[in-house]
Amino acid sequence: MRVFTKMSDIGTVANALDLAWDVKINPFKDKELGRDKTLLMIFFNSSLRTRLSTQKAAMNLGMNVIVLDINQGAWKLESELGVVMDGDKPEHILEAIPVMASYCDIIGVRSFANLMSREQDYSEEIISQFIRLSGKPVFSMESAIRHPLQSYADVITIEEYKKVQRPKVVLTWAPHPRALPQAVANSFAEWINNTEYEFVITHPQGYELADEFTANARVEYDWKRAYEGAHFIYAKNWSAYTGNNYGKILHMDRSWTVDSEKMALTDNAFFMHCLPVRRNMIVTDEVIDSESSIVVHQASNRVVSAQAVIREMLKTL
Ligand code: AN0
Ligand code: CP
Repeated sequence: MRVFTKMSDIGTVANALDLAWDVKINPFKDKELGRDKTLLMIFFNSSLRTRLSTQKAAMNLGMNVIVLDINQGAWKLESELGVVMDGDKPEHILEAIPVMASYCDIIGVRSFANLMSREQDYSEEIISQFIRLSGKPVFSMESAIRHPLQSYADVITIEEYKKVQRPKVVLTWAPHPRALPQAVANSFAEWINNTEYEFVITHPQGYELADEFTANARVEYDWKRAYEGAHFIYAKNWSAYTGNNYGKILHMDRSWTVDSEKMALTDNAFFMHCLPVRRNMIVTDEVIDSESSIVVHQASNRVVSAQAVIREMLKTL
């Protein structure tokens, strides 16, 4: 695997899970595979989990790791082609990417949607340029429209906690004070649609996600019906995708906050969120502090998904 930006890059969810269980059995057995190999992690946006878990994964594989925060000390990078560079960006990615690639063997990139232009965000321009110009294996650490390492860890977590063969998994929109990308929700839908789980997406009118991600999933505007009998409640905020509302917050309706009354409708569902999470906006203290919350274990599985992906990339070097 030389590119990992979406589910199909790793084959199938079943294949991804096999690789994950192998990492879990003995995380240190491939220490020699990464010897004298360097991972470069490039962040255009902030991170806690992705930064630490991916670095830990690379260290488990015996690699060296370099981390670059583009917005903290690096030159601001221009990505538009053919522009007169008379603005605030002193360097173009046309040079910066090959230069960065010359210092490493594998590249991880985090570059969020800017939520200004749907066309630009959904063209995945930044990560595509890294794939095209670096000549190195490239994986996404959340691109404009997907967060595959997160969804991979999410599926690992559901497999570990599920009590029935075909659990009912509910992705619910929840309120948030800032406009967030659709990436986590898109990617979660993409992965869950490729499992046998019963999958329901619930959100207020106007927060519809792109059809390419939701595919055949059942969309339920009435959260009560979505929560009924659920085994997993996966909360996430996202800004509007459709029409002229792209990137906008339509409202912050706290009747969508995940609370104990809603959880009581479920079949003892586990609560999941990718984190960072805003307490008492997305989810009440009571729910996230309860036994049913598995957010910390979910985050711990980010090491496993990252390690499985980097290991497949190391094998191609
Ligand atoms: C980001 C998002 O919603 O895409 C990252 C989540 C992993 N969240 C925030 O910026 C709060
Ligand atoms: N879930 C996740 O990707 O977290 P960070 O933004 O902290 O990396």
